[in-house]
Amino acid sequence: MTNGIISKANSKEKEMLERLKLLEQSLVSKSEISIIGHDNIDVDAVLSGVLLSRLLKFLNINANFIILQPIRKHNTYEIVSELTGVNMYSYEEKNEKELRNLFLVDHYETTHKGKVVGCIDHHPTEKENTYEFSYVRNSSATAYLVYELMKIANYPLTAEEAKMIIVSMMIDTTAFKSSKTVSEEVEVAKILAKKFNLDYEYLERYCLCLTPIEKMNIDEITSNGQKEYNYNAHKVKSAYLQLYGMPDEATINKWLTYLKSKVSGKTSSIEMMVFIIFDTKSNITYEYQVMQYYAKKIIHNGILSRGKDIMPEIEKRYCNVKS
Ligand SMILES: [Mn+2]
Repeated sequence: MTNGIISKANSKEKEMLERLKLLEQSLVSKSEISIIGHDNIDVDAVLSGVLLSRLLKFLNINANFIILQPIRKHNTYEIVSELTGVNMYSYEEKNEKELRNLFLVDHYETTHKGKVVGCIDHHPTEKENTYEFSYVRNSSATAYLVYELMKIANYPLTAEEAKMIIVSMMIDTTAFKSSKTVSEEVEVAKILAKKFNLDYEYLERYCLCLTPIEKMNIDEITSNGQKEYNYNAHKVKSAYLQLYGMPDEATINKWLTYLKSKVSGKTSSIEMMVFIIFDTKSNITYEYQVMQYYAKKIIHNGILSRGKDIMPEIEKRYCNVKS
């Protein structure tokens, strides 16, 4: 090639072709492959699983997507059924099997029975996995990585599937506002939406996933999306709200007082409660570190990621202090 841009594009294409070949080679001789998303399944895990099962079938590989946990008519279920034609119940599987071949999407290790034969994930970790096939890199969604493979395989993508890819990307990045966003991928999402006549702006608004605080009580508000962490034997919890504009100071103070009472309660073993408000109107992340005797407020520019930006800093603090 004489043109530098073309040869760069070609090397990326070559790399994807190699990856596709490896995917086919490692799976073609397997009797049956079960694709699974992580427990407490989210939109990207469902849709990337369904997309991968379609790609593998197209490649004549015997693969099915299954959901190994009881399905709850929750957030994920609502978004998936409102925006796509995917019915999560048709993938529900109740039995664990020792002899199952598992292919992990949107996570890299599992507690389910079976042998892991492959993994596609967009959360690179310190320790690399040793599965026969693995495609792990930073990306806005696992569904986007599956799309890259579909594209190189000349998979005949439908409008419905293009929508599934865009929705996964938007949900995982707060409609492309979060720090997990990869700008080149946003361009691809826009091109796909245009090509398949999808209402990009409608999807963007929908995928902001605002927390319906007007329908929630204070306990629900202060524990929305709650996660628990154990940092060096220090127990920490986090919760978050996704809002469009901030409530008044009095309301926030009421929430913080409530959180403080939870941290300092007699039976509480929690040392810190990290309460996060993502204000998608002003593009600011408010972080409140609530401890027994004081609360610290940190204002971050942009919509941060709880898992990638905020909690690792908290973890560092507990892991550096010798206790
Ligand atoms: Mn994901």
